Amino acid sequence: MPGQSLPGNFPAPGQPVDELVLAEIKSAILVKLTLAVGKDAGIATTRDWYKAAALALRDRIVHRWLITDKQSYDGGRKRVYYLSLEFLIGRLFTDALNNMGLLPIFETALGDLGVGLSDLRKCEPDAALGNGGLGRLAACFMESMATLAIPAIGYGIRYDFGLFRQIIHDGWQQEYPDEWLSFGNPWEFQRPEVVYHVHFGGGVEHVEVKGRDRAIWHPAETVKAVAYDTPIVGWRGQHVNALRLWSARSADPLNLDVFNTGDYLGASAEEARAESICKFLYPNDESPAGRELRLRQEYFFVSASLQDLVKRHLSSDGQLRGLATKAAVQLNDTHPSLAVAELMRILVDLHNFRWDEAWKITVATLSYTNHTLLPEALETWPVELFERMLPRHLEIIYRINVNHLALADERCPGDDDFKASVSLIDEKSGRRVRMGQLAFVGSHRINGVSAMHSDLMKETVFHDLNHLYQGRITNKTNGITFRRWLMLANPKLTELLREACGEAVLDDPSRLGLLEARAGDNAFQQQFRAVKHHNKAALARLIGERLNVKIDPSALFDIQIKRIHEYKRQLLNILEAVALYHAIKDDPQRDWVPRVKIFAGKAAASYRYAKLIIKLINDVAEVVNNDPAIGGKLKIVFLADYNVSLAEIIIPAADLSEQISTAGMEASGTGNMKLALNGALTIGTLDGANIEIRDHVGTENIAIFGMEAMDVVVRRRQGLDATDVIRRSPQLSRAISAIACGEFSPGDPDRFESIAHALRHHDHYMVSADFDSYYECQRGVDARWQVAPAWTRASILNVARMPWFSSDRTIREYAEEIWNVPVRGVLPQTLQEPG
Ligand code: T68
Repeated sequence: MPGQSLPGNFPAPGQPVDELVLAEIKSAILVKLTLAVGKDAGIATTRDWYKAAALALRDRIVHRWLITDKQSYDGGRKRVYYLSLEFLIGRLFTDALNNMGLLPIFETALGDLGVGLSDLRKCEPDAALGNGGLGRLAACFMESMATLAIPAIGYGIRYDFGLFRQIIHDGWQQEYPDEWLSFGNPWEFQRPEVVYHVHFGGGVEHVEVKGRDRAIWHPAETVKAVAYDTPIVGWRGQHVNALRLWSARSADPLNLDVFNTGDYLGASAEEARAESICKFLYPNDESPAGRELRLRQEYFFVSASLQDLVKRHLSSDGQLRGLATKAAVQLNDTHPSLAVAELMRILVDLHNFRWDEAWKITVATLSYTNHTLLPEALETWPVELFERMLPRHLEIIYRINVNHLALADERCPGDDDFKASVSLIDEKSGRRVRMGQLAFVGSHRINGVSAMHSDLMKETVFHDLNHLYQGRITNKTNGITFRRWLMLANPKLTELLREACGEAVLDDPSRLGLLEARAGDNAFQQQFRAVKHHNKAALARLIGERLNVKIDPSALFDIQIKRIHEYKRQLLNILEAVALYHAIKDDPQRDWVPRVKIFAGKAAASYRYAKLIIKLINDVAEVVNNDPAIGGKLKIVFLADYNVSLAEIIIPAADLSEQISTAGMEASGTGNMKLALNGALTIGTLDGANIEIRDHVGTENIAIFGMEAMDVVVRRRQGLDATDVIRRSPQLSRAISAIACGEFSPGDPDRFESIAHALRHHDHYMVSADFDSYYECQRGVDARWQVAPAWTRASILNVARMPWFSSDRTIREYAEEIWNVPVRGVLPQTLQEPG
């Protein structure tokens, strides 16, 4: 029915705002400003207005929250518990407004009150409780679970400091604390009544009760976990779930005896020790932290979350036998692997279950997602540390291992190598508990995050476990929420898509397929290009303001945004930039395609080589951007402090998406999906989800280069030195020499010697080996760019063919194939057909 208003106050385009609702919202904001913020409109700062507006919005969300929660509770519905040490959320204000269908009306209300919504938006700090892809995936999943009306709770830690703030000083990365909570957080509800005790250390006593061994853990230390809930509202505001983050408190905050002796610091020592657990997020992506505090964080949040979900289950079901029919617990990577041992402890030690029955319940309840195959990133902990910190859990792990190894012996009798490889304890490098193996054995499903990654799991790290537990490994290719990564990030494109595909495209992304018919249409192409140009002009302005570098929005915007890591090969990209720079200088009259190479990303503070790569990018940028001979044909920029909000500005402005990891090393990637959805063409290797992106967009609409995963394995086995490859490539040898001899670091010519050495000799990441193929591929991209209609057509087809990469699809697969929970289908059918 044309013009019909949609659930959740969704105005159809052109529909006038409802004056009554408008008045109500204005008054709600003013009431919050006065009574919750304590300010008068005359003296309120933009931040005060933001707080007032966020609180007014939160009220509306809370009503829905209470209703949906009661409905799923009354209906006895199965619930999903998503355990993740990371949730990389970004800002929530416009996200929640958009999902509630209240964006236009709040914008008008705020305008009437004399404040701009876009200024308000910027007052909200990013919630950066994650490092990168893994944490952002958890945030997208939370939104999709709410959208699909799956009753779910996300469990994690409320870090006082999120991922560090990155400042680039003289080209070097510096890290500063992320004080995201310093002005308060209007989204969360502290729940002082929801408190659990989490224990550490001490010893275990075994007693015999009615002929059965009974373990009693006498811990040495107790920490309290206090809940903070943030409502996560799904698309069209129909369903709201909670993100429950735990904060640590001391069970004994002030030792008065010590205090009375005058030792004021010593009196609160226990408090400081307890609170250190939620002080900061470990900034290491793709590598485990390896520190005691990290293991304390892992157990702290696992224990609090399991106690919480067990209590919830008991209050409705009365007993734990049927836990798996009412609860699905998803472990996001191995960081929550302790859930296997903790759930067994709860069932056996606290609820008197027999071991075998407890084990069945545990395995049926848990499932585990693996996000990396990098050997250095697989989490293990010294047995000695476990013994000291979690003595009962170590006993439980040993017993799980005994049964598990008995099964291994049955399957492969006498094969000690097989047993050693599947064992939960690594005996080779000191005795260590293997968290991946623990999660695998204790889960009924283990999934990889792209088709290729899941296959490689079976062939590599989990080869033997896969043999032992056949059928457990499955694939769930990642996805992204289109609400944030299309509607919010790219409102201009969304408007065009609504016109072209109809309003229903907002609910059903498969309607993007209707663009196929328009991809070659000249008038539509012009509109599409105008949108891209608008987004590029906005990014060019930001680059001008932040870096004082002048960018031409009509140049090709070539984007690589992600954590800085050797396997992601920012080095390959900057080497290509150096080679291109040389080529332009050699032949300045050629019709070079003007290009802007944009980098952004953080390096782990302890990852010296990655930090050196950032310096190299900045040093090359300094020379290239200031070389008059280049005449603006090549610009290089490194944008500092990459986060979700910056991604929302960069992605809609991208023409080219760099997805150039060494084949076999990027589990999936999700930035690749965000960029393609916004019309960027991908230049990439056959790695992770790039392969599935190629399958969807078509080989002619993506630029693939380089070695494949098998080639990489073979080449590494041969142990080839890169010297020969470099000798055969004049461009590469010149680029490496330029870096090695100080062309970009004249004041410190040896600065990049280690990089040159690695490229010439080890080349573990195949940067030298893939260089020529990449350079050629980039020149092919240049040629395509010069034929604007063909480029635009490919860009439109990328958008049209991305619907499958919606996280709604991914979550539906988890729900149906792993969690066994029902999902709601495509939303309202009352929408208008395309005009
Ligand atoms: C990423 N992993 C994968 N890890 O690299 C990426 N690791 O391919 C994939 O798309 C994404 O997960 C989602 O599946 C990470 O982001 C971490 O951040 C991490 C953090 C701590 C310890 C280890």
